[in-house]
Amino acid sequence: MGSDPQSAIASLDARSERVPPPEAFAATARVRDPEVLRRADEDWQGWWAEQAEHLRWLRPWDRVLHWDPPHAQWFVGGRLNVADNCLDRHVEAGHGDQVAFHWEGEPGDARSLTYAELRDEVARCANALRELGVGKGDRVNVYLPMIPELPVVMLACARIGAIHSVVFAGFSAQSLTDRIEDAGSRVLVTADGSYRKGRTVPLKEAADDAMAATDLVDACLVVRRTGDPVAMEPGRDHWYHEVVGRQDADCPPEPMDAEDVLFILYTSGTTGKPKGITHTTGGYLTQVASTARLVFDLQPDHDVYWCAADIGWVTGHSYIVYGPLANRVTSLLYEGAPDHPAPDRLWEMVARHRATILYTAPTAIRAFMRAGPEHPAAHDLSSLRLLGSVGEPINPEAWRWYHEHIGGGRCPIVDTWWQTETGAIMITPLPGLTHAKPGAAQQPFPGIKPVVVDDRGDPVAPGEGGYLTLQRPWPAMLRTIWGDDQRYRDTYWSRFGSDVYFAGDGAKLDEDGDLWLLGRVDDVMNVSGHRLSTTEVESALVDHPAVAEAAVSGRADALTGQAIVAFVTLAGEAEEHDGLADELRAHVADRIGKLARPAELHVAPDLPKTRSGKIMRRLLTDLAEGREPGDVTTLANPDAIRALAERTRQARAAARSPGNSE
Ligand code: 7RM
Repeated sequence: MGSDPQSAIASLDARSERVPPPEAFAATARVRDPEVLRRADEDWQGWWAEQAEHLRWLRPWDRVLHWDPPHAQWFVGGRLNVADNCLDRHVEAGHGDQVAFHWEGEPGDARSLTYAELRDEVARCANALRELGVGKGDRVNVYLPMIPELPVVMLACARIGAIHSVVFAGFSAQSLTDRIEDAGSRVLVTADGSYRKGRTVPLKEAADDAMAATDLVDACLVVRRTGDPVAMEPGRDHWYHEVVGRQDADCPPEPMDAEDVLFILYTSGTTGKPKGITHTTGGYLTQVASTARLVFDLQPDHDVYWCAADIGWVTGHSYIVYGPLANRVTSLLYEGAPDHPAPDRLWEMVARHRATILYTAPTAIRAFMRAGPEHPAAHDLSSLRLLGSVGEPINPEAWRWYHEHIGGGRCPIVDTWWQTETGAIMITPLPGLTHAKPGAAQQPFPGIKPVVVDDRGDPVAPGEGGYLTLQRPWPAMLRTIWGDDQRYRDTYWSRFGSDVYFAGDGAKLDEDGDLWLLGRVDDVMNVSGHRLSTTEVESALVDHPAVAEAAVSGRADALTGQAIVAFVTLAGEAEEHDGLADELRAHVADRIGKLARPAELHVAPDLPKTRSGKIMRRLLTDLAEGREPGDVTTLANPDAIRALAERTRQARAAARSPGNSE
């Protein structure tokens, strides 16, 4: 739990004011009747079956759920195709000319794709993948920036039953290699480069390094985005526009079993090795479509919806690609940085496109707060009617700022709790119904059963903190960890029994029965809404020749939620020198990606250890958080922590003193 759960709870209690749904919004909202929640609770399988009926099934299911804990099968025997549901059925219903995506590149270039155009492009891309030998069940790795080809490739995979594994374009070559190898992909789709903060990022170079480190990839499709020169290996590398451009736009969607795998997405756990979270077809699409429709109150004929996440994260998979398209909504898709070329980039886009819904992360909201309310104030944001938040608890200050300066006091805010593993939103206000409490995700989505429990697995009393568990299977739940079902059982379903899902988050239930999320209780850090494990960063540090040992901890950060603090000891002949910290930070960027770079790095002669030789992380967390280290009596080397505390203090004082930039 972030730092001190009890003090977090106390400060939350003081602020339990309620904000009712704006009348104008509630009058037309999709969910207005609280009965929905009660009914869904009484017959949750019936509720999910009702939600599944919104999709087009090629064969009806025989049974809603087969639950053999911890393995679930939803809509057993049913057949459907995700691309068919997201595209073809809308085109067939006469909506081919409706825009699916208004895309904007960072430099200002733009492209709009209608549902008919997107369907055709997806079909051509699907045929291109087939030409490269991709068939049902094969894995395709995707390493693309936020350009239209990214959703196109995902949907093309879905169309032919291939499994996509999207790797965030900010991840390093090494991370890409690891994910290619774990998934066993023969095909990679990437781009020459991408735009970020006014510069081009050489994506193909990273892809080349990744492919050089494995002999698995024998075909690579390359999208031309920046036009920067790239090396193309004959026989292996193909230009996307050439191969896709010559294909037919006819490619009948493959009828998939509801339980066939749709995608793998890697996420950080408590060890150094990321987990391939595995999602299937029917249940995933059912819950993603249903939550998108009811939580964002989607009105397909009117809304211009914008989820400002990256498709490389689960938020983008579920709420940029599959949820909105399944609901036939018009979305915005933006390639670049939110503050480029100026801090008002997002607001200028909201105003120009008359966006009605915005879904973003608290870390972004805090960055907007810092930039100042004059930036949104300079634009007409009156088209907005609903705001969403995801990725970490939203602090009430940020909630209020978002409500006032972006929502004009007129928009409900949905604070949505969910995980890569849950696939879709699980805990959230319903915007036409729930009286919002700034800072709380509040209520289970209909059909979901969260229970806050103590160490023994017993439900805690209202007001007490505990562990968040989910005590009913849900359609979009992960089915396994790719290639490691034992780890699936151990990580999620062993702490409180094989039918109780342990989310890894702390939570509390207040006197009104509303849920407050209190942050992770394990060694997973949350930096700008992105999950990173302490061990993952430690492994990257230790991998540098100068480092002997490393211990990493997250500390609270006003902007990014948590910031990474690293403590290292040096190897044999290595010496501390100016620039070493930067070198190590660059090394971590190289191994994992820039987002994993420690904000602070302290070199120490020794790390605090127990007599059995384990690093006492708890004490390092105290230091990282700027607290006095707690109980040191069990340490084998109590001097180590005192020396380290002194160094940390000095380094921080130096960083604050004038003349020091960083
Ligand atoms: C969607 C996503 C999951 C972790 C989760 C929490 C934290 C996400 C909220 C939140 C409080 C929220 N997937 N988290 N949303 N905490 N309130 N509304 O973020 O797999 O990348 O991260 O993020 O700790 O366990 S994720």
